[in-house]
Amino acid sequence: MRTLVFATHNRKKLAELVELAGPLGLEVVPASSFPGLEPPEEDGATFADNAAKKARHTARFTGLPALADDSGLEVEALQGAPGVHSARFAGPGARDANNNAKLLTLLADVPAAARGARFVCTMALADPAGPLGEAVHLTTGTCAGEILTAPRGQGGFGYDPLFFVASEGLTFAELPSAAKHRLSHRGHAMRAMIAFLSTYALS
Ligand code: ITT
Repeated sequence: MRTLVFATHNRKKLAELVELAGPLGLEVVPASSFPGLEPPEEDGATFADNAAKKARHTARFTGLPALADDSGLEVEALQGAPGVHSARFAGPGARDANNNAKLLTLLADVPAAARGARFVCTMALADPAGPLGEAVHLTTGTCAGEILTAPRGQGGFGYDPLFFVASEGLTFAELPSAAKHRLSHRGHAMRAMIAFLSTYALS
């Protein structure tokens, strides 16, 4: 069985990736299985830059093919912020609750009709010993929603309790995980990556 390393240090993101990758039929190994593998600095201007950096860094360290996910929330009233800075929106070491509190503060005066947002996920596959060589394969998924004025729900992670999906009448944190996977930026990006991997000979 082929092995693929998931280049993430975010436990809840990892859990979603593992569920979504079920159809791949690959042995999936988390980055935490490799002592000394530290995350690289995420200083890219785009999700693609950061995803490619994480995937390449992990593949180089482990000698195995690696899949990275760079994702975040783009809020219309904030001109696309927090975007690539979503994980540390409230500053270095910020936790989900700090980031959500900052978002609510910044949107305090924004009316319901102007609270549109979308999640974006770009995945990068690096496989330097395989046909990709120095290239990475990128896929992207998005999901549109609205930012509520108070959190709702206990599931998911990150901004999920504030992210309302009108078609479901629920936030990502209220949806069962299978429904989040069907709708989410990460679900769309992973299904596109699975389609690519179905035609690709991983090293
Ligand atoms: P890795 O880089 O190690 O994968 P990270 O948490 O730093 O972990 P990112 O740089 O991709 O990951 O930042 C993603 C942030 O965007 C994440 O920490 C959340 O704040 C937010 N985010 C991404 N996907 C999300 C989702 O499905 N639900 C809620 N928030 C999400």
